[in-house]
Amino acid sequence: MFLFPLLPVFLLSVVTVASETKTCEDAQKTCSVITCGRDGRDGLKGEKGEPGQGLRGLQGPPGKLGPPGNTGEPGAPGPRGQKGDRGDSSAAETKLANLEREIRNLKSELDHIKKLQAFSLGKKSGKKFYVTNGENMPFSKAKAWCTELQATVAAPKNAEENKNIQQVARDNAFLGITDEVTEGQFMYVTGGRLTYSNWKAKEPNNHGSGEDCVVLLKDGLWNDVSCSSSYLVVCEFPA
Ligand SMILES: [Ca+2]
Ligand SMILES: [Ca+2]
Repeated sequence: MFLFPLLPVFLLSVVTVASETKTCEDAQKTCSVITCGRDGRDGLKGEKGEPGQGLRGLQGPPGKLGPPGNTGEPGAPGPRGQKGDRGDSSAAETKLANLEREIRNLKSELDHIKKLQAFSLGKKSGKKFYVTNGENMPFSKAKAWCTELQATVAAPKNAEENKNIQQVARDNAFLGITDEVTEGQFMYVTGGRLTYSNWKAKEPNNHGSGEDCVVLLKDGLWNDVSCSSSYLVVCEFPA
């Protein structure tokens, strides 16, 4: 009574077990790793596969220009050049030697002329040297005349020089002395206050419209006169 109703269930179980057994055997035929039973753990990660065969993209545009690099080390010196042609230095040296000889000759000739002139004017060695052209002219012109000779208008610093100028002039002659800057205060045109004077009595008197220049009179005494009046010019050269 009890077995009959359980028969179909038993038969169904047998069929199911047989069916599962067959499926496992089939799988073993396909892959030997697989074993029948419960699900196993995940396997090890496989190796990286070969690159794909897809189409390669087009090449992009070139990037921006990078910043300039640092200056490099200086290169090694180049090989020594060949010896140049001989210059014309010998010609220049000869020319220079000729010029030097010419200058020496001119100096010698100048010394000779100076000695002759000093002798003719009775000038003693180491003394100042005075010259005149014998012409009368206003003081401004007299100054310009002496400047052109690289000299100054004669100005005696002592009685001896006063006498020497007197002998050269032999007439009334301008001296390089004025009170143009400050009235009544006579100074050398080359600068500095007077260290010697030989005024005539009652001079300087700044007569008339004013007298700012000085003349050496024939007798060796001084008088202040107008600078625009004309007198002899005597130029003085240093000793
Ligand atoms: Ca005056
Ligand atoms: Ca006067």
